[in-house]
Amino acid sequence: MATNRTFTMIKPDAVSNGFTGAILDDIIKGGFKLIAMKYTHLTSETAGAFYEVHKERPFYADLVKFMSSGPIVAAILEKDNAVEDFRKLIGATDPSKAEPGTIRNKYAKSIDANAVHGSDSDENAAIEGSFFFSNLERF
Ligand code: RTP
Ligand code: MG
Repeated sequence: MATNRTFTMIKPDAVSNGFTGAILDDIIKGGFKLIAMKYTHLTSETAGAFYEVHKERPFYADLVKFMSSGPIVAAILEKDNAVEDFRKLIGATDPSKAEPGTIRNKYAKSIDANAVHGSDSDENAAIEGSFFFSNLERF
């Protein structure tokens, strides 16, 4: 995946609270182009594999349980400086520390149920995009 791309998920809390449309609107108004998108439901196995990098962290089990608790929307996004700009658009991991106007500030309730995921590096954006989308779905 090109380095001007990032990967996001709209997490189960935001999907079940009806914020999918508003969040996609914020993403598009933020200057990101949708390259690929799907509505899906992770199992504990697929969520566990996606978050393998956090396996040793104390929050891993809760994170996997939460991310497999309901449907999500996964997407690849394109913009100059995509990874960094998208993390600015979503705000801090803990929504109580997220800047006003950011997606987590507006739509998230807690550090666990924090509405959206954003890749933390170009390398992880490519890995995460490939986890959800085949070559035929990314162009
Ligand atoms: P994300 O991967 O979801 O975009 O979030 P992030 O980079 O801001 O945070 P990260 O460190 O990658 O953690 C992944 C997700 O795990 C949950 N978490 N809980 N209780 C805690 O201290 C804690 N720390 C992280 C969050 O839901 C975070 O989004
Ligand atoms: Mg992260």
